[in-house]
Amino acid sequence: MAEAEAARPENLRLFFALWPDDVTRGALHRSGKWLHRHWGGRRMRADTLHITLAFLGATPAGRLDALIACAGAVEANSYELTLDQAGYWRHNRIGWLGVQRMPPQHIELVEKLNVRLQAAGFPVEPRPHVPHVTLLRNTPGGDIPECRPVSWPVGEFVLVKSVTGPNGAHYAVIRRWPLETDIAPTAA
Ligand code: 2AM
Repeated sequence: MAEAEAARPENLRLFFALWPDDVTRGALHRSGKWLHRHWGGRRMRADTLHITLAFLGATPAGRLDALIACAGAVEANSYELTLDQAGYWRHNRIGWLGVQRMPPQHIELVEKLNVRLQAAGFPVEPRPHVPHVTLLRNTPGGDIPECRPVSWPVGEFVLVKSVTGPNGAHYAVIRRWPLETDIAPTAA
């Protein structure tokens, strides 16, 4: 039995994300407090706040090197995200903060990452990407309040491991990739 356990390939629950710096994290957490006052639900802990770029789910640990190679091959520019739109999804009862105006660099980053992931045989999300920071879970939502924008200077993206514990999910950044300032945009 112990041998069988040892032989079982280990799966990691992984996703690529934008991970906020401390100032941005503080501002997002305050937005969570504000949205919670409007809608209620369960406010996310400050240390969990992020934007998912690509969700991989359960991934064999042996594929980690291939995953890291995919991210390392992505060349994309840094940019600024303005999170200025509160939103609510009924199907999963999430309250979130998103963007009214999508920077082209964000789309490029997500597309370049997905192209690499798909070529390497990793699962990619077929639905259009909607950048959002989950602030509330299990919320009934309500009227969309006008919000104070949060500016997020995006200078890197990260690979994150999710571990589900007794108090919910904990996220650990396992690798970071800086974004550039001088990559020529690809032709549309
Ligand atoms: P969410 O914030 O909208 O729930 C870790 O679970 C991160 O991956 C979360 O940010 C979550 O988005 C995102 N994610 C995307 N697809 C997912 C899926 N099928 N299952 C769980 N999380 C998913």
